[in-house]
Amino acid sequence: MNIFPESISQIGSEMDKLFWIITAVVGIATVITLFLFIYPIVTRKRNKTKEEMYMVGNSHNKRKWVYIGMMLLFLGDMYILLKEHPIWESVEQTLPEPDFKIVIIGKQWMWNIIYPGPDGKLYTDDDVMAYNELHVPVNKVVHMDIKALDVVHSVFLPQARFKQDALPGRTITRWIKLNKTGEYDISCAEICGTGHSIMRGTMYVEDFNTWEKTMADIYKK
Ligand SMILES: [Cu+2]
Repeated sequence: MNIFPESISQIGSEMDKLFWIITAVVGIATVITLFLFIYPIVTRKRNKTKEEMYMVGNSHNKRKWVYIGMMLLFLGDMYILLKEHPIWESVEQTLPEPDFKIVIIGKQWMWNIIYPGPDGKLYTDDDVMAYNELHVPVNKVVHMDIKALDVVHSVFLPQARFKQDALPGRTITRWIKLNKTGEYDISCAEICGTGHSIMRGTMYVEDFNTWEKTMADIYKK
């Protein structure tokens, strides 16, 4: 079953698999717990003649079920941890050499994208700024310095399976490498005020030549 938006990142299918693993572990735990609650209530009616039973778990035999339940939940959590760690490592804890760097600044209620000017370096006088329009080359490592001017925002690129909070006073560097050209969504995934829902932009993933032309156009403006 595919309920996800299109994936344009190498790690996308791994992440989607992880979503199902977590859903399955949590789902099974939920079903078992609900069953243990509801089953005695439903069957109680049939045994009305029996006296109520009050269990405090004061014998080892009764307590063991608590430990078994705890152990099963713990194993489920360990399984999730085992599966998510390599993904976490590659998206959060490694930073491959960049082919291109930009700055994304969240602000009520728009995204300011800063591109390095013709000198190719960020944070210099010739930097240029665009609003809600992110152009990145396909199959290249792009570093993003993520910041916020006023309140907490969150850069959400659903097709890239990317989400990162933008915090005032901090610069968080993350990276993406996208494998398909096209137009994709940028939205804010953190309630940031009355205009939160209009805080949207477009990410253009372009082949290298098109992207170079776009950059030249942006610099001319
Ligand atoms: Cu926002």
